Amino acid sequence: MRIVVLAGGIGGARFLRGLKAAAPEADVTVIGNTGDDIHLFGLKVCPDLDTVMYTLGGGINEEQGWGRTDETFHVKEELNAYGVGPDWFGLGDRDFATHIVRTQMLEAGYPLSAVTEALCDRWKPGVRLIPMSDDRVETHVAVTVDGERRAVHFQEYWVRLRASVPAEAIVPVGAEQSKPAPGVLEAIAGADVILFPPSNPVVSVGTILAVPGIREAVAEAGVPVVGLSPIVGGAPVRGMADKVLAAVGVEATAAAVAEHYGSGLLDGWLVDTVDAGAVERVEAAGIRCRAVPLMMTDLDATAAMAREALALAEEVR
Ligand code: GDP
Ligand code: FO1
Ligand code: CA
Repeated sequence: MRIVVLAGGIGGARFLRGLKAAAPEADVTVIGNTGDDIHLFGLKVCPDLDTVMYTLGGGINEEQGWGRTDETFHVKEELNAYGVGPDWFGLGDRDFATHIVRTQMLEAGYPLSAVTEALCDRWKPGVRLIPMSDDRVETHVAVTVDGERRAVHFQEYWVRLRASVPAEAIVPVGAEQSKPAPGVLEAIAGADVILFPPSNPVVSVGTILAVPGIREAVAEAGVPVVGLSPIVGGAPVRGMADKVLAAVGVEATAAAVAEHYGSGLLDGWLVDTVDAGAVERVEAAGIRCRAVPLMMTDLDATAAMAREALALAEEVR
């Protein structure tokens, strides 16, 4: 079975671990969000691609969910001692090596998709990981700070400001001019099932769908498209997805997120058992819905979620 997953960082990566356990024989292609990418110290950093690669490859810091295990921060401390910032973004020494290799290859002329494949040669994530695009797309967030409206990079909004000010607009800068990376549209067209993991619907899955051609390819693939809610009990399980949902006028509930994707895209939607009351509303929107446990507390629980998603896909096929 060929499964395509549109993934962000932590939510996407943890779900993929469960999916691999649930369907070890499946051929899984992951289309990764690159809207969170940022250039720091002359280096290209791809947080969501790296989170998937390290999580599936066994190099992730498990507690944090991002960055490397056994990490140290000497380079960052030395940079900051020179007064070279930003000091609010925690790039570790081991992680730096990934960004150096990536930047070196990009400067030698390789596209990001080829660089990602090369990095995965080391990590062997057991899935095919493709960035959504080889073109530069950067999510920016419009905020008002000290009475002044300005746009900040998504990482500055998320990590430095901790989403403490309202997001007035979310703009995937460059998306309109971007093209899907080689293999993305082919993977979608050749899929037996397409899954939206419990990733951020706005700045992870939403950004991937903003690359011209991807939303259309998913809608027209003619195979079941099933998503899992990242919102449980009216709040994100972790992170601040409610802040970016508010920016696009969507309430932070499992049902509202399903409606936001819509029946033009989604055939099936899983909500957590605490949100069983939302099933009727989602089905009224033309999306088959089931309430099952959706907390990725351990591998078994996550694999069970993946099995439920695949079962729902068979039900709507
Ligand atoms: P990010 O790029 O690191 O923010 O990761 P993603 O976009 O892939 O996923 C973020 C989303 O994962 C957040 O909105 C969380 O609510 C959701 N999430 C994290 N852990 C869980 C979980 O155990 N269950 C569910 N249902 N969602 C989760
Ligand atoms: N998230 C943080 O909250 N603080 C950090 O200092 C931080 C550093 C970082 C470095 C590399 C990387 O791949 C990810 C990193 N993240 C950090 C996570 C990440 O930037 C965000 O959680 C996601 O992009 C949000 O979607
Ligand atoms: Ca992300």
